[in-house]
Amino acid sequence: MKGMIIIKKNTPLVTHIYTADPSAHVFDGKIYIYPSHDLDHECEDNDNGDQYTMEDYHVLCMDDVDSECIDCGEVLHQDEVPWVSQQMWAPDCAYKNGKYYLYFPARDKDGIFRLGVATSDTPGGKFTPEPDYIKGSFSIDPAVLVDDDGQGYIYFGGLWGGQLEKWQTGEYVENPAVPAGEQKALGPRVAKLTDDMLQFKEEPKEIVILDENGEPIKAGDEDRRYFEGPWMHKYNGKYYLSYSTGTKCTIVYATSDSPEGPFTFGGKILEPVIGWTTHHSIVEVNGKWYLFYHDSSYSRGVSGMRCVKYTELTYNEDGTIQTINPYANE
Ligand code: FUB
Repeated sequence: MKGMIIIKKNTPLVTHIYTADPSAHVFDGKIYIYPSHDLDHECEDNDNGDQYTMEDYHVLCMDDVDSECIDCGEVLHQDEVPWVSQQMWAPDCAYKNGKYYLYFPARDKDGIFRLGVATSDTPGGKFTPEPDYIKGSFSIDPAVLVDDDGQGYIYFGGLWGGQLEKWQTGEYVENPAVPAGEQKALGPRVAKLTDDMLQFKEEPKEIVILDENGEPIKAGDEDRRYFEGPWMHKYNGKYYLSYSTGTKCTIVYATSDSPEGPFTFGGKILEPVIGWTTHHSIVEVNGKWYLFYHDSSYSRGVSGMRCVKYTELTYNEDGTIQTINPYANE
């Protein structure tokens, strides 16, 4: 199945389906994009995220950034995953051991978000799910880095509908106290993956994000505190953790010498887009860097009906990233 022809940055990559949360990678010399698949629906928006009613995944593929974007078709449906009840949200894909691993969050039969994994011999799927979720997993938005030494790291976590607040004690608590104001903000979680990439090798750890004075970012600092949608990439030997600030609708980043942090806040990557959520990935293609992101422009602002796009990302000489306004030239 084919999507529309793409030759312009900052336009929807496909328009035959609604797509969001694009995780882009170069595999086998092509760009593969692993998005969420938003359904055409009439759900009311709420802070629990019920308007994001996704059931399956499609994989998108481009030969290059200016090429036609192909929809490889449905690669996994919730009916194929025994533990899932609903809401297959933002996925990511990683390559190791000659296999492709699709990581995805979804609610289990008790309504609790967990992380699952499905495997394939090819980047365009289909993917075969493991029968159960990753043991000890929780919350949403998995992103995986396979480091240069072959160690896989999984980053995850999202506030509000993503349930991260409910796991502060390590156990699920339905109505927890939520950090606010001057209290330390909750951080995303990281865990090393087992060599077969199918389980956590260790208990997930909370990532600390520091401000310019070496102090942990506070919960009330909504311009900088972590909300959801982590992404990890390396540039010139440094680890860049980028994420959504949620309520401020921006994408920001922090850097570290270690994949597990602590990270120091670096700045803003993306100004707010049309729609409430903002979610992204960063990938190098033929020596240039690109930001894949989504907005709700194609549905004229409907939160749960989004479209994935890309734009070029520029580093300054000192390794800081220039802020992007995707509508600057409109
Ligand atoms: O797509 C559903 C949720 O919206 C994702 O998990 C979040 O990152 C936000 O984009």
